Parts: sequence; C-alpha cells; structure tokens
Amino acid sequence: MACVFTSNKTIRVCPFLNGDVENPEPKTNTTWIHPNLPSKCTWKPGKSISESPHNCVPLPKEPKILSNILEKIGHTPLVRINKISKAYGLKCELLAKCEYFNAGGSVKDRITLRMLEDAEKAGILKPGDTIIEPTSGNTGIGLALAAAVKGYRCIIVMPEKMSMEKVDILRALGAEIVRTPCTRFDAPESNVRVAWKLKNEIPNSHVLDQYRNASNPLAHYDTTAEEILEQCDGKVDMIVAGAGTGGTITGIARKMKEKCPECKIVGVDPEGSIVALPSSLNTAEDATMEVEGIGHDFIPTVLDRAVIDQWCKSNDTDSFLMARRLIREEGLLCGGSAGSAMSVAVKAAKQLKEGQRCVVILPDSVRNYMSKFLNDKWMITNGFLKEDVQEHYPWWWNIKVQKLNLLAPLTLLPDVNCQKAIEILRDKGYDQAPVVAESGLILGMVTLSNILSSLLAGSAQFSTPVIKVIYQQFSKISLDDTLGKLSHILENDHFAIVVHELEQYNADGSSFMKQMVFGVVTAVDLLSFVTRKNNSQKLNDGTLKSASSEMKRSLAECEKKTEDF
Ligand code: P1T
Repeated sequence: MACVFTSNKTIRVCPFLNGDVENPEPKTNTTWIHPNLPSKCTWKPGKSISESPHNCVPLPKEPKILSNILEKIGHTPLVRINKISKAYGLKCELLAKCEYFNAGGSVKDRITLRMLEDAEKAGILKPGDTIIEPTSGNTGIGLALAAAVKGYRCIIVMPEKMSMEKVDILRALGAEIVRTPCTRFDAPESNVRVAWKLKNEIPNSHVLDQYRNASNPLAHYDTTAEEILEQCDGKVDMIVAGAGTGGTITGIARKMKEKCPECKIVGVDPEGSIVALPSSLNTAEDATMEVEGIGHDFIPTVLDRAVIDQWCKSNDTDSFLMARRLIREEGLLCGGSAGSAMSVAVKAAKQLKEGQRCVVILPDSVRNYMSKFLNDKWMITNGFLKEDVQEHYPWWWNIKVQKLNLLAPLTLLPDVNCQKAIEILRDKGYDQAPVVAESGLILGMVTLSNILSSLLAGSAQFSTPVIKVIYQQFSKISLDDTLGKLSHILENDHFAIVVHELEQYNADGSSFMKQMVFGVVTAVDLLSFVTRKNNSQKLNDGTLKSASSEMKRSLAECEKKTEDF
C-alpha cells in the first residue's frame, strides 16, 4: 500500500483511502466503483515499517471518563470457552474475542470510526456532509452511531435479507434506510450499486466504501490484532474469523505475520459464498445463506487471501446451533456469524496441543437476531431445529401441504405495471401475488399494501412495473412439508408461497434445481382444511391442547372470519 503524507506529522493516508476518490480505476465506469477491483496495497510480510502505512495509530489507553461513546470502541474482552471446549475434547486453550462489547454492538464499529476519522483528517469529509454505505447492517449501525455523535447525515443501503432488528436500531440512530433486493453484487438494484447511485445524486455525499477502503483492514491491524497480542502476551497459535469484507481477518492476519508468524490464520466462509480458497471448496454456490455478515459473490478488494493459511466452509445449521450453545453454555450473547466461526474453530483447533491457544472472533450480538435464530419457531420453520417429537400435536400436524385444496396460483410477470396489478388483484379477490419471470423463476412477491405504500411514498407511480415494488422477504413451503410447519409460518406471516422443485437439464446434460410457484397459502386455507376434514372435532377441544396458544388463537380468529362470511 503506497502512502501519501498529508502532513509532516502522523497522518499517513493511503491513496486508496476512500471509495469516492476522484480518480477511479481506469476500468471503472463513472457511476459506481466495483468493490472487487485489484488492491493497490503494497504491504508484504517482512517489509520495513517505514515503507508501510501500517502501525500508524498506536493502541490508545482507555480513559476513565469517556468524552463520548465513540471512545468505547475497542478494548473488547477475551474470554475463555470452557464447556464447549471440553465437549469437543480440545487440548488447547479456546478463547473468544467478544466484539459485541463495542459501542454499536459489533466488530464493525472499529472500521467505521477509523474510516470516518481518516476521511476527516484527509479533508474529504466535512461538517454537514452525507455518508452513504452499502452494508449488511453492522457497518451501518457503526456509521449511524458515529454520525449521530458527530452530526453527519447517514444513509444506509441494506439488502432485504438482513434482520428487522438492525433496521430498528438504524432508525433509532436517525439513519435513513434503503432496502434492496438480494441480487448479484453487480446487478443495478444491488445495495452496492444503489449506494453509488445515491452518492451520484446527493451533493456533498461520500461512500466510505468498506469493500475498498484501506482503513478497514488497518483498523484491525492497529487495534484488534494488537489487543489480541497484548491479551495473550504475544502467544497465539491460531486465529479463526469469518470474512465479509475480509477487513477483520486481513488486518489481524497481517499483524500476526509480522509479530507472531507461527500463528495459523483460519478463514471462515459460508456455503453459498465464493470467497474460500481453493475455489473447489465453494461447491454449493446456489445455497442460500441465512447467517448475516459473512460470505459474498465477489472477492472484496480489502480481502488479502494471501495471508489466510486455511479456509473452512461453514453452514447455517451448525452456525445457529453453535451460537445458541455459546449463549446457553458460556453465557456469550453473540450473533450467528460468531456461531459460524466457533463451529469451524472447534474442529480446526483439534490440531493444537496442550499449552497452545486458539482465538475466535465473535463479531456481533444476538440483539440483531432476536426474531431470527433466537426464536424456536424461526429455527423450526427454516429447518435448523427439529420439532419436539415427544409433544402431542393436533391430528392435522403431520399431514402434507399437498393435501390442501389449493387453487392454481395467480402470478404476475415483472413488467406488469402497478395500475394493472391493482386491477387484476382486485378483480380476482387477491391481496397478493408472486411475481414470476417468463422462465418460471420466482422474483418476489407483490401485495396491495406494498403497492399502496410505494405509491404514497412517491417511490412508485401507477406506470411503474411491479418488479420495482416487489419484496423478497416471504416464506416458502414445499408440497412435502407438513401443515405443522405451515402453521408456524402463518403465526408470523400472512401467507407462504408453495413451491415445487423441478430438475431442469441444460443442453450439455448438466442439471440444476428450479423452484416453481405451485400456489399461495394463507391461514384461511389451513382453517378450511382443518374444519372441513374434522367437523366432529371442534377447535380448542382436547386435540389442540398442545398446539401453541398463538396458533390456537389465529385458527380461532380464522374460524370466526369464515363464520362471518
Ligand atoms: O467485514 P468483515 O471484517 O470480514 O467482518 C465480517 C462480519 C462477520 N460477522 C458479522 C455479523 C458482520 O456484520 C460482518 C461484516 N459486516 C459487514 C460487512 C457489514 O456491512 O455490516
């Protein structure tokens, strides 16, 4: 990383500091800067410190009284993992770096503060400016927190997959939030491209660009890694961390290569992501990832894969079960990606001997996922937990969804406009319909209330194609799933899309699984089935005793509604 000196004192600023540098890469088009451009960084292990911008910020001491909450970033605890380590028969010491103790609740607070302050020192960011960032949420929260303290306007662009808890926190911090569909990173509607589009439209706005900003890995090189070395008296044998932007693992790994070269760096990449090396590890490219914050369909510029000694794939089920175990057995109130890292660490650390030490990064807190992996119903609905087979369920609980009398679905093509969609839905008596490509691929869901709110907010006109107002956070269920699973979904959602998987063959003989819409199922469909099939069994009698009270309530409400008809 070549560096320029903006003053003759301490500030050394990388020319690649900000995403909105005036001279974008030659291959870049003018409307957005790709988050996977080759890095200009010239850092090499063993190179003299004077040739590197690294190590430019010394680790500060914690003051007794903080001048504001941004001083409560860093100095996170390193905690011994006891029961889980024993259960896996580990000989080494297993330690967790609990990054959720940062002011905004995640490891990303470190980089947001560093990116902001470096941009301020370089004169790029001025009072009253607007900061815009594409993020999976935690960088957004860190930026919104710093913006609240420092007085910047903050716009956060976040994919729909990310939790509502993050949205609520961002809103409380005064950030403006734009949700984007979960698409390829280079699709026009991706969060990265929408952020750049906003930057091009809003005067005095900046994308600090965590995917390319050298201050991202530098924050970890200067603080996270230094803290680990200090807490371990310089003796660490393995570090395990997930990769989102890759800033955490790159910054830590570079410092270890310099100060503790024997330490093995293990990168964690979820199934469905393409970041791990060798690329033969990345087999399940189509897998959906529920864990938030790690995994990508591109290699971020700031991720230096040369300093990662080994990559391991993680999966959603192991990650969530391990995160719940960290909470239950160790009292560590961590998030899902912490579970990913720990689920890999308990296997990787088997190679370490007694007296050796493995440090695992726990990036954020369960606060972000209260309605997700902390919730049993969400875990069951998403197939991460099995139903308790001991419990007595009503007679219809294990009947398959295919037994429901579902009508052929009404679907809309993506270019139908909002006006036409309202007319069609009204004429046919539907509140919602799946939006499906000519190929049959499900693109999203359009609802009357969604169209209405987009029209009222001015983000859509009657002539706008429905593809612009679809949303993708809806539940899917297959014909082979049980009515019990469906009832769990309907406790939180108004409907679920019934999908059917087909194996489709290409001309070259290869095949892939394709999901087609079979129908849309609502609580009324379930209730009609339950009441029609069992007139003798009244709802709320003994057979329903063990079904959840919410389910009983919603079924009773539905029953009343059908009686009212
Ligand atoms: O970006 P990186 O330093 O590789 O950290 C990965 C990571 C792990 N776990 C969680 C919960 C995260 O939020 C992240 C990264 N988060 C973002 C990239 C973001 O925009 O919030």
